[in-house]
Amino acid sequence: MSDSVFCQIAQAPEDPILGVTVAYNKDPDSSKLNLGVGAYRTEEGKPLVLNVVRQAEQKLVNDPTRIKEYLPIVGLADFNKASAKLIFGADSPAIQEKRVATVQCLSGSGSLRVGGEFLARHYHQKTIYIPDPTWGNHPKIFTFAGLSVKTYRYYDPSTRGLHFKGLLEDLGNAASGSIVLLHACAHNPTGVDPTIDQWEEIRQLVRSKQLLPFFDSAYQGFASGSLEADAKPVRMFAADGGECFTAQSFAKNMGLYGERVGALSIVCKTSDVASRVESQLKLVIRPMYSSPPLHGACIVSTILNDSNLYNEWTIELKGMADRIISMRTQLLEALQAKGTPGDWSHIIKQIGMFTFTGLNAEQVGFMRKEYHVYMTSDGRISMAGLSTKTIPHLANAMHAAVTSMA
Ligand code: PLA
Repeated sequence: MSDSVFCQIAQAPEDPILGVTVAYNKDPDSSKLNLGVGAYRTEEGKPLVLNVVRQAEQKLVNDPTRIKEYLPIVGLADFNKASAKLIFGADSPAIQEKRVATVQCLSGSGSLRVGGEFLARHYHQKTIYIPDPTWGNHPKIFTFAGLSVKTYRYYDPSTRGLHFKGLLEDLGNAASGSIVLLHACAHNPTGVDPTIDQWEEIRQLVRSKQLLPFFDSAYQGFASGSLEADAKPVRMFAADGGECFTAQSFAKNMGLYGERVGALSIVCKTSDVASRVESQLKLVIRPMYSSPPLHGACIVSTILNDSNLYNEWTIELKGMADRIISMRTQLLEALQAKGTPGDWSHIIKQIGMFTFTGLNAEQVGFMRKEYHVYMTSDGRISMAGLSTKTIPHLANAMHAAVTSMA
């Protein structure tokens, strides 16, 4: 047999986030803890399928009129309408004036990718500014979509807070028209969000410089427990009449990770432009994956369009957010009780799924080797993967990492 035509191919590295799970799965130790990927776990450490999702699925299987035909290129119409309402608000003028083009995409990632490629094809500015740091997939998604990626200052390690001055300076110096990626809430990986007053300043700068805002909304409801509060920054931008892109994910807030359900919404200045934008989005989507998957969109649409299920969902969502918040308090108390050196108050100040601990790559490596605690090398831990039972183990590991290799 001759050599494979691929014999020269190099072994690719694992993904910095999803690769953590690969390593965790190979570890035979029974005390191991996976705090890498942001996936919600119950107090028992189990993945959670929401009750409302089970009910919606039951409704769907019991309905014999449901068929499995292809969806249109833009996805399920009822899902698109309800998704736009969820992020922009039921009374949004942009929706009432039919100025929003919404297309169902493959979760948050797919929505970012479709939006990025649309911009690369049709927008005069090809540069997108992303925060430093940001979700590790952002630079790759936008580069492969055909945009050129630059960063703006976001996080200040010395205060473990927002680098607001740096943010304003960097966006102030961006070329007019540049695209700006903004995390709608629960910034990943830092857990640091601007205040509402700071958002207003950012909005004024973005509009005065004619920058184009592109929101990544992957955690609506997870930051504060309230869908409305977490959508506030996006609504401030949509309300001023200017253009705005939003990529929405239902992975976390409905626990539909593997169903890959999300939406891209583009707020335009007129309904005529919105309908032409939608026609061009179809030309981006059709050669990429033709049309989106059916099942997840039906689940979301069933929940969002039924007031009982919707109300039940908000309660379950609040339950998840509250459990994460209580993990923050418990972890802080555990470290304080051990007398772990350093100020750990950022654990309760940060919001969303993650704590950006400030642990360095060496300490992260130590915790993995000695304590079988898995997290990303930037020191991010998924609070949603913790439970009252596992907090002592994490606190022991952090204490040992900090005291033995400060
Ligand atoms: N945007 C942000 C800011 C995210 O954190 C994630 C997921 C996505 C988009 C994409 O999610 P979706 O495509 O599944 O809707 N971030 C996770 C998972 C939770 C991942 O890396 O894929 C994370 O652990 O950071």
